[in-house]
Amino acid sequence: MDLDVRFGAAIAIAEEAAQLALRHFENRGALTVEHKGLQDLVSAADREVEQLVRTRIAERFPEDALLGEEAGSGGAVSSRALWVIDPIDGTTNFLRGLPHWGVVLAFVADEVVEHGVIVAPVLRERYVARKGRGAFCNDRPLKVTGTAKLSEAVIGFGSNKKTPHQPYLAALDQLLAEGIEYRRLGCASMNLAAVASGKLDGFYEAKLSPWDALAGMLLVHEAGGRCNDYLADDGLLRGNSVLVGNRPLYDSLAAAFKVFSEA
Ligand code: LIP
Repeated sequence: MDLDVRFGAAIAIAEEAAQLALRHFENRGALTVEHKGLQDLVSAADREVEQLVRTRIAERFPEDALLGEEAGSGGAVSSRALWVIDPIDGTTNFLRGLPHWGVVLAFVADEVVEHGVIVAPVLRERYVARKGRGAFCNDRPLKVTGTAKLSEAVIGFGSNKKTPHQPYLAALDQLLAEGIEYRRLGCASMNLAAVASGKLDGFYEAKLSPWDALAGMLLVHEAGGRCNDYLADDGLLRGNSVLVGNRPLYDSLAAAFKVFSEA
């Protein structure tokens, strides 16, 4: 399969979808907000953006499979040639008018994440990464930090209602005692992009879906960071925890969050 063509298409499709999302963002007051679960929102904007992405992919790569946050996979998930779509990652931020949200695409071929694209139109940032070819924001190469002390680290966190919050608080308590600072951006892909860009030193969330995680984790890996093995234990189908960090801090973060698999 032609990965170069699919990478170029992923960028173009994500850019077009981000412009549609931005139009909805600027008119978000007109959107009807639905609750998929506790603190888990969706609107017509998510569905329309995902439908646009699906249409564009089907036009060019009808043989490829699709897995999206809103419309699912339509059956068994094959990773032979799979597009993984989050039409608006950070939906709650989007609906409340906060800027940390984006359109997220990843492409998986035979269990390997080949490329990822994140477009955050309010921030005017386009993140791309290809396996073995580096990570970039607006065509500028990305590199994780070299922060080596927890007492000098700023770590991103995410939490959601899919897992109990107590373990997360216990780990946070331990890390705060070590002197870390932390940020909670409310959007997994933006946290991951921040680690890849050297703005944060690490990020953890106990349970994320592949559409939230795969593109940003590839960014971090290609920017020189370390990542847990998200695809282990059927992660593509069942979701998994996400832990990423720069090289000096990863082991300390993994111990605090009890994450034992590394990609
Ligand atoms: C969100 C993630 C965030 C997580 C939220 C939600 P969505 O994705 O980006 O990290 O804490 O629960 O899953 O639902 O906005 O695409």
